[in-house]
Amino acid sequence: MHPTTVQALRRYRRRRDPSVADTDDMPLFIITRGSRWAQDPNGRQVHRVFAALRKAFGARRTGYAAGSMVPCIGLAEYSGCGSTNNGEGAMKLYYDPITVNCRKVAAGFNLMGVNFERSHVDYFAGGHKAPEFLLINPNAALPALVDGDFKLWESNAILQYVADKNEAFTYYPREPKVRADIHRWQLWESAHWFPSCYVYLVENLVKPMLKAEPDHAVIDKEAPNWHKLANILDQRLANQRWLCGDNVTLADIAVAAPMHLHSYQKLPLDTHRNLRRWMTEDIEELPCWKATDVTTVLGLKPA
Ligand SMILES: N[C@@H](CCC(=O)N[C@@H](CS)C(=O)NCC(=O)O)C(=O)O
Repeated sequence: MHPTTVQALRRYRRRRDPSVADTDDMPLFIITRGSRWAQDPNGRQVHRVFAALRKAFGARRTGYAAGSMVPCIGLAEYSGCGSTNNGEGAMKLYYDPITVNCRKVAAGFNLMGVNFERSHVDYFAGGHKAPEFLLINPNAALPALVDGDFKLWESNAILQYVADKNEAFTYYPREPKVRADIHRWQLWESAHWFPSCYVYLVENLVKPMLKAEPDHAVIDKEAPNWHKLANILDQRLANQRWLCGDNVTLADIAVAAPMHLHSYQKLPLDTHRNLRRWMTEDIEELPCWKATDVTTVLGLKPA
């Protein structure tokens, strides 16, 4: 699906009912009893809508809600988020969904309702070091985006570009101060938060998966820095639900990604109540987060 299709569907949905917030879980179409759509639920108009949705989302994603005469087709149900390239000129994301920065981008794309083509690069097999991938990202790191002749790496830059391109201003507002705030958290995440959380990821998850012992001395050494950073987030989240105000933005997705397996990473969240609340009650309840969960892929048991 061409990315603009989702935007067009969302705009159309809002025209039909401006009271509906333009959020990720906004139903694209709600055909209610008494509306001209529901008067003839099998009529041409409904079929035309479903045909458009089938084209946009794939046949399995359209239909009436179970047991209801109210067909609700929402982006939240659209967890595939463009699992195939069904439109000309779709962006291609080179990624391995199990990695932190790839999950970040996948969740962000899902949040924004952006369609993309996927190219799986096997991280554990070293696919990101293959010569053909180095032509896309000379850093030998995932993810990378190719949009026509434009190649882009750095997960946060990818999110910003795709948000602008798709006018996803709900999640990436244009007001200069809000933008600067989002950029600040994304830069902070990349420079400080990701490297610190990564220590826990490697020692407590990756090493045991590879049948190696965690080095507790390495974690003990990182712990003061991690708590210092976690405290900054905790204070920020003391009086607000999301990092940059009342709405979820790219900043939340970026900062959550390095913690995405926090119970397996054994991140010591207990002393950071606001941070824990944000992660477990807000981030992890987002449909985009659930749709990009990798615990099953990794074969992880409940921690
Ligand atoms: N700052 C970069 C970091 C990219 C990065 O380090 N990606 C990891 C996966 S999360 C990777 O591919 N590392 C290469 C390696 O481990 O050899 C971004 O945000 O995209």
